Amino acid sequence: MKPDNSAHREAGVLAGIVPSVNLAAEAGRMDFYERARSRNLAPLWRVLHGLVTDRPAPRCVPAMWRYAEVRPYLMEACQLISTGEAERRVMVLENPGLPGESRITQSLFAGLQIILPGEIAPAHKHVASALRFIIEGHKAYTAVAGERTMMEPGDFVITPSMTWHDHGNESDAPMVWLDGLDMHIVNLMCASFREGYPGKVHPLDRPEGAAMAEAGHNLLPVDQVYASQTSPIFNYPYKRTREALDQLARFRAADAWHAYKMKYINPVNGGWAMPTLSTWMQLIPRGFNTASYRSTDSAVFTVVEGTGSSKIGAETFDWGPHDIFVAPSWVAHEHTASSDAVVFIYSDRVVQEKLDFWREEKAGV
Ligand code: 1HN
Repeated sequence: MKPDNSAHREAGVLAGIVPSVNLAAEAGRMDFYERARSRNLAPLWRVLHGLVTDRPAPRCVPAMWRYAEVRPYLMEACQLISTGEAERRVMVLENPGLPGESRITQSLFAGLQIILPGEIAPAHKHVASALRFIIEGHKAYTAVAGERTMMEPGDFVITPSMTWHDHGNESDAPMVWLDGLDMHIVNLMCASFREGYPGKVHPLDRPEGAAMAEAGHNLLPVDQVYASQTSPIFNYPYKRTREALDQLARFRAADAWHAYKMKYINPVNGGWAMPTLSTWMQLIPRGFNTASYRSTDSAVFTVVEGTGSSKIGAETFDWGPHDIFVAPSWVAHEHTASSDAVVFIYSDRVVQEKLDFWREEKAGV
C-alpha cells in the first residue's frame, strides 16, 4: 500500500475528496481501504466531490481546427488508404483535452470524411445516429434506407439509428463532409449494435426526393405512422436554410445572444430533427457581437460563410469558412462577425433536455 501523502493523491484524489475528511487521519484508514477493495468496495468520501461537482467540470477544452490546416491531411489520407480499405476514410477531430478518445466533446464525435470520385463507402447500419454537414464538393450522394440524396455544401443530412447507409461520389472532385455522431452516448449506455450489408450498396427502393415530397412542405401524408423519433426529412438543403435566415433577418431584430439562430426541426412532432443531436444554423450579421452565453451542452460550430472571431472562455479564435471550433459545457462564449457569417452548430442539448439536465445562462439577464 502506498503512503497516503503522495503527490498522486494531491493531484488526483483530492479533487474528489470530501472537505470534512481529515487528511492526516486518512493514513490510519489505508488498511481498511485496502481490505475493502479486495471485496470490491470503495469509500465514497474519497471521491464524492469529484463525482458530484458544484458545476460542470469539462475535460473538453475550447479548440479550433482550421480547414486550411486540416485539408492537406485529408488529401494525404487519400494517398495512403482507400475508402474500401478504411470502410470510412475519416480523420477524427480529437479534443486536445481528450486525446485518443475520438471525442470532440465529452459526449460527441466529430470527424471529417473524404470520398474521392468513383469511390463507394460500403453499406452498414448501427445504433449510433449520424449527421453529415457538407463542407466541400458537389453531387456525391448518401443513400439512407433505400433513398439517395445528392449533397451540396451547407446541406445538413441525417442518418437515423439503425438505417442502412452507403455513400458514393459520382462527381469528378473530392467530397468532404463533417460527420457528427452520438456513439459515445450509445456506448455510455452500452447499447451499440452494428451490421455490415452483404453487398457494397444497399438497394434503392424509393426515388430521390421522396422524403422531401412526403415531409418537406409542411404537409404529411394522412394516416402515415411514424415510429422513429428522427425527422423523416433526411436532407435539409442549405439553399432553403440560407433563405429562411435571410428572410428572417429582413424583419426581425437580431437576438442579443443568438443573433439569428434557427433550430432544425422534425415536422412530425415539432421537436429537434434528431433524438440525440440538436442542430442549428446561425446567421450573425456583419459587425454584430453576440452577448456572452453559456449552457450545459458543449457545442461544435462549423463556419459556412463569412469571417469573425469567438471568445470561448479565456481564448479567442479567428475563423473563416469551413473552420470548426468547440465550446465546452458551461464555458461562456461570444461571437463577433466581421462579414455576414453563417454557422452550423450541433450539441447534445436534446438529450439533456429529455433528462432534465439542461441549463443556460445569458449574460446580463
Ligand atoms: C460512420 O458509420 C460513418 O457512415 C462516418 O459515414 C463516421 C464515425 C464513427 C463510427 C461510424 C459513415 C463514423 C461512422
